[in-house]
Amino acid sequence: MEENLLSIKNAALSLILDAKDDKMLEEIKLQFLGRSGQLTLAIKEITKVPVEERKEIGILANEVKQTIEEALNEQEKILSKKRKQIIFERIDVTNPSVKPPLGHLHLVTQAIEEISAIFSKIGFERVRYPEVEWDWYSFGALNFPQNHPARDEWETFFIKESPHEKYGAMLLTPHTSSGQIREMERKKPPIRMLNIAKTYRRQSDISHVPMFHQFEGLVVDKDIAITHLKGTLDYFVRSFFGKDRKSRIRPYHFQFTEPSFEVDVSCGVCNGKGCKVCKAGWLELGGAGMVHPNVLRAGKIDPNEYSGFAFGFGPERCMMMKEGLKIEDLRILYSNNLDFLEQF
Ligand code: FA5
Repeated sequence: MEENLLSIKNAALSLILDAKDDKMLEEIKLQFLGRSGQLTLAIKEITKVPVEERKEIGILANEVKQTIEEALNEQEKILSKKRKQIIFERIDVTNPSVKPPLGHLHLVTQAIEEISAIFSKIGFERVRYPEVEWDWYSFGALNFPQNHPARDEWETFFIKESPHEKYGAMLLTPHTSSGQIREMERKKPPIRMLNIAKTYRRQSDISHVPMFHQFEGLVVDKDIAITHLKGTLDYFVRSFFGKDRKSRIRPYHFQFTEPSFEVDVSCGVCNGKGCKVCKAGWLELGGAGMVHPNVLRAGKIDPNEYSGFAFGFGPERCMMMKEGLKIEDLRILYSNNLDFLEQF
């Protein structure tokens, strides 16, 4: 009897381990534990065992039944886990695919691309001149006197390098106007340059960042006049900000242009009437002017034969003005804050 019970247990366990699905498990259950299952019948036989052995055989029979039931439960769990994995791993080719997260260009880069496209339509050639520059290109050739405050360490980042014997100190260019002389050295007029580059100043507050961008336009040719400058500014303002926007020039002072102007764009919020965003109907874009004769001379161009105009604006500011964004702190543009950047 004991042997019979043990062989029933072994047979049941080996079948259970080989079972591939719930149906097979159900059949095994019936085969051993069903009404006329092998174990059920064997248990019925216990009454025939001599009384003194009956208790022990009864305990063994219970153990065998319990072992078989536990093995059935365990195998059921294993099969159900496998089933879930298969469902999970199955690829349904008819399902719409999961799109991988896509990034996009930084909003300043977007503005730069748009500005380049606008100027290329009227023949401006995009260039990019060094960010690490000599004093000569950033200041000297641009008519800055030796004691001009822009040359002060509090304004400009200087690089710890021995000065160039001809070009002076090495620095991070504080404006893209340094590209004017480099362009005049590269080619003779007619010149239509758009220099877009990074620029650096020792400034950091809510409306200034130490690293920002500028785009510099330079046109040098025969008989270039202020009207050409004004026409170009109007064209840019209409193309970038919208067809109803206007530009305005106001007298100002730069070392490298004469006359010099500050350029404003009419406010898109109030249409030039005056509001909280703009104060008097205008927003400031940047600087411009007619190229100073000394600058043309420094670029080896005869000011009696040629004249030119130049302008320099910040794409960061243009982009903010275009979107009507009231960014409370300009530094957020460069803080890699995805919550902010993903909105654009
Ligand atoms: C200039 O830098 C002149 N080189 C522009 C120029 C070019 C005048 C050609 C005449 C002819 P300004 O310092 O005003 O000018 O700077 C121009 C623009 O750069 C500003 O209007 C502003 O948009 C941007 N800018 C200047 N400093 C910062 C800064 N720290 N952070 C962000 N943007 C700045």
